[in-house]
Amino acid sequence: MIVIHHLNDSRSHRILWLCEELGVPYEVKRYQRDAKTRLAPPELKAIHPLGKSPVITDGDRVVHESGAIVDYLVRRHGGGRLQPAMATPLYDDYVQWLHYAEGSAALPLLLNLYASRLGEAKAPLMPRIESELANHLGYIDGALRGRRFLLGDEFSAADVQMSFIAEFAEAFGKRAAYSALDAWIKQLQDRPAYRRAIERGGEYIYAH
Ligand SMILES: N[C@@H](CCC(=O)N[C@@H](CS)C(=O)NCC(=O)O)C(=O)O
Repeated sequence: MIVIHHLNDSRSHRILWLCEELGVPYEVKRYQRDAKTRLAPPELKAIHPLGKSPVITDGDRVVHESGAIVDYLVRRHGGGRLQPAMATPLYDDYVQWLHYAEGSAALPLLLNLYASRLGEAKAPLMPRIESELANHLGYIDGALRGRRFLLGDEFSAADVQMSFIAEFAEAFGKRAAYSALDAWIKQLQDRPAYRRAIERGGEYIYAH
């Protein structure tokens, strides 16, 4: 049985959602962020030394890092669903999106979050953060223009992995300027599996 170690209001929502899309049975073990620091509780370190979520266990196997978890679940439990056939160029695009979400797109959003805690000291950082936000959000928006999903007409696990970027952007009011990105995430959030993941995992502040 797959166990998803799920931190409230976090990237692990998308792992619950992926399991719902795949129809893969899973258990949810819930962890609550500290109300003041918003950090994960120390119990998560008993699962993996980084103490981050998402992290899953599948028998003796522990898998951390959401892109790797998405790939693991799709490969091991997906039966060929939600990813393009490996020999196709579309598969290369798929892998690129899986890596890009956390490898590049998340960085300016995280920098923006941390800079927001610096008060006036953030001023010298903001032009670069703002321009990188526009760079990445603009890139994703452009890639979505004229298509329903990141890979075209077919929904894939790349949409699940990339969804957090659009949701995190909205937390700073940055999404409205990117209409294709905004339309894409809204239809993803309407998917029954997305909603079922919230029922299993609990309220999710980014679900709008
Ligand atoms: N790149 C990692 C990020 C993991 C991560 O930082 N998760 C956050 C939740 S969104 C977390 O666990 N934060 C709590 C903490 O750092 O204490 C992934 O995609 O899995």
